[in-house]
Amino acid sequence: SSDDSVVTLLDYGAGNVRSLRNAIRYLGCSIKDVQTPEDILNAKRLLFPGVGAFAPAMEVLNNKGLAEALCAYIEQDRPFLGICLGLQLLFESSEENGPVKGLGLIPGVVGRFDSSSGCRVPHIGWNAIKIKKDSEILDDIGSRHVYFVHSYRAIPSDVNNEWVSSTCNYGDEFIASVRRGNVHAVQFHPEKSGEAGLSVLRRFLYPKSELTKVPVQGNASKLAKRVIACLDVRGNDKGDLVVTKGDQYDVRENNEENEVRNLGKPVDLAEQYYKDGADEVSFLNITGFRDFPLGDLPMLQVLKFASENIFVPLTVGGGIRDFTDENGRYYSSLEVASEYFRSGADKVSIGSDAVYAAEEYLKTKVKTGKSSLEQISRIYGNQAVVVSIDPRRVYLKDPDDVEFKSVRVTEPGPNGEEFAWYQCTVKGGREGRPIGAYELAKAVEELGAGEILLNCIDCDGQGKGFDIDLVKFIADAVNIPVIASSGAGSAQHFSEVFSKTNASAALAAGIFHRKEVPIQSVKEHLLGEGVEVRM
Ligand code: 1PR
Repeated sequence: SSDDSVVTLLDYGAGNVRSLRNAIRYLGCSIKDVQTPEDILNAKRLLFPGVGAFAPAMEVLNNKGLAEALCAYIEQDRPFLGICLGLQLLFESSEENGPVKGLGLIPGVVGRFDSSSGCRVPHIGWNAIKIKKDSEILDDIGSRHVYFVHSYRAIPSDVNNEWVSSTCNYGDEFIASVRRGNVHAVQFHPEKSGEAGLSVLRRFLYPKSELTKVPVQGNASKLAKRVIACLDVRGNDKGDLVVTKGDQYDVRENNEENEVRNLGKPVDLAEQYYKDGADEVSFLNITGFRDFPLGDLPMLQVLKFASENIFVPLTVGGGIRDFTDENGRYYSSLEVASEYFRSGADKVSIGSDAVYAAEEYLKTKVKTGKSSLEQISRIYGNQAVVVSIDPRRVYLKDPDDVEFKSVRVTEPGPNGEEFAWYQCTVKGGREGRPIGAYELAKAVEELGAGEILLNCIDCDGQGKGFDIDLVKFIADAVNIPVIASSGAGSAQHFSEVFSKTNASAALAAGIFHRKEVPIQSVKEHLLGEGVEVRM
């Protein structure tokens, strides 16, 4: 009956659940939102995507009387699926800004990943999981990878053993999913885990359907290295939004007309990359620094359409800063980011504004909490905030020639210089700033960035490989994941960056747009080299 295709969604408004809504609709269900505790008690099937931090989530649940209804619903063994924080909240308590009491349905405490074990926190990316007991909704996963993004986790132990249906390893063994009767919860994001994730949702939404059951033998894997497709987007001279691609950030054709290089339509290309196996797709609104993104509704449209059919993480950057429009209306950077999230972004990426914030922080040594970076990461969590660094290499004869940390370069500079520092830029590389990539990376990590997108203007579009010196320099300096970007020209360049540096992901644009090297062959090459990847 049509009633069976309605799923009740508990969205307490703390963040972005658009991706999950899109996935549910994609699978043919409609959504009823929980407004009151009765809506929970009347639900046929309840989805609980936890977003934000543990303490504020519990506060909302308690204040609205939802916590009690949730406990009753689960105690009655009715169909339930918690996701991410929606799993963690079922436990007794969490150490996140706490201890804070949880719903107390599962024995155990949720704690932070131990970064001293050599793992970068947040845990972002794809792992295969180890099935511990028949869990039905996980039946189609097998050895496929699923997408995690979190800094806290619950640990399996004797007290919660009866609940644990799968585990994963990151530093320690942690709980990847729980199951008791009709009650399920997963730490990973099925709505962002490609086809494997959609299979989990499908099995939850349509439990009685006759789907073939695949025997599950999967073992927990190492965190996979991610391959990311990046789309630099801007309006062309006719006003259409196009995917463009620069040569050292110059996106105009080298001819008389000098028009903006046009490599295709943003939504079509993004969907293609998803189908081709991209682990993530990034959109950079490259003229966002001068055109206000909320005036740039086409960009928001692009995100809305793309997120309806793409079930891996989407990042969007460009123009995230405070802004006053010509009518004197003020928009905070948080509003800009919120609009991006509402339109389907899972993460936002901040470029120029993070440089200013880091400069200020290094000068004053005070975290004001007012920068866009700090505000967005406080509200949406640091895993949702990427800082994009756009550095340019500056060769040095003597490292003492500058106050910024430099590296010894593998290839000497044009005048035999053996050192270089990497000067940060703003406004799409147009303006150099008095801060190095190393100093910036350290500062933004402290200010709440969850990940670094490390470009290199010198290498951009050159196809000669990533700047290994730079990637190694920055990936060793911080404890958050670093995405290597700029310069990929072959599948070998990906294995090189993963074997020589601690980068967590590698991003490319030109080779994918020009169809020179398909994503799939990059993955196959990495697999052949023994690198853990999601196939
Ligand atoms: O400063 O917060 O408005 O953010 C602007 C964003 O736009 C930044 O992330 C900045 O990197 C990006 N951006 C600005 N101008 C350009 C340009 O190209 N003129 N794109 C630009 C930078 C960088 C890459 C590129 C890789 C891989 N694009 O992400 O995709 O270099 O390319 P390749 O594989 O072809 O070598 P704000």
